[in-house]
Amino acid sequence: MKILAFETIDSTNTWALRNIDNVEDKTLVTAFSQTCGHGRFRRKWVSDNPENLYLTFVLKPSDYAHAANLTQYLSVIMVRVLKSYNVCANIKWSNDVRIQGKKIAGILCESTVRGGKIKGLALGIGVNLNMSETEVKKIDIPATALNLHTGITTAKDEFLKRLYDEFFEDYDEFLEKGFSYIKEEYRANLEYLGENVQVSNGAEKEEVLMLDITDEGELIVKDKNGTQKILRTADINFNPV
Ligand code: BT5
Repeated sequence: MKILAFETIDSTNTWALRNIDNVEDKTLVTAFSQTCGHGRFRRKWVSDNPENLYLTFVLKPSDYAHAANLTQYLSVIMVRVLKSYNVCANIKWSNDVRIQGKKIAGILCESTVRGGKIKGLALGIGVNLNMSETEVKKIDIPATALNLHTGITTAKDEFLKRLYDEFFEDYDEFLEKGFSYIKEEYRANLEYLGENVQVSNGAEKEEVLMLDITDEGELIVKDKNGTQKILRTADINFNPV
């Protein structure tokens, strides 16, 4: 395992992207805290507790064909790792990992592109491993941490090792086959299938019925007029109605 471990940096993802030319494939970048930890649309990721995991996988596959689904792959891996702690987690499309409706991990993949070519990926994940009830309540959405479900302090190194091993166990096969390789497992853990949900895209909000997932990991929904639509990952945010 190749790890670059920092005390405090702006963001493990941003650091990885800045240094992409000098970091080898499959290197992990970690930090005890981040000053600019972020999620999609530059939303803030609460990153000030050194007991939690702030991690970026630097990935430089020979083929980027399935890179867009790596976040979903990692969400499935997280569910497996949590299962190894006897904790049952689910996925809120497209890649939030939740326990009993509360978010424990967020995943974000970013890339450095130069001259029209991808130089590498920063696949980042933040996992709440050890937090108090008071601390999780300060987060602006329902959130949780692993210790609150196991009843014991999570050993961070052990968690990281399980995550790393599980991630690379099926990584090559995933890169070759893409989302269809994990589709059934992803679907089996997906929240709200067959239910009405609210999707939002910027300021626009819409209530839809969540029908299924395509072979590419997109969401198939039916809107209020009965029209079937396919929603892609990037600009969709969900809230249960
Ligand atoms: C995500 O974005 O969930 C992806 C977060 C990725 C964070 C990792 S940490 C290592 C690497 N370095 C980075 O800078 N980023 C990655 P999104 O789907 O946009 O969700 C963001 C929302 O999650 C926020 O707006 C909050 O509502 C909520 N949130 C923030 N911090 C949280 C936390 N610690 N636990 C649970 N929810 C949180």
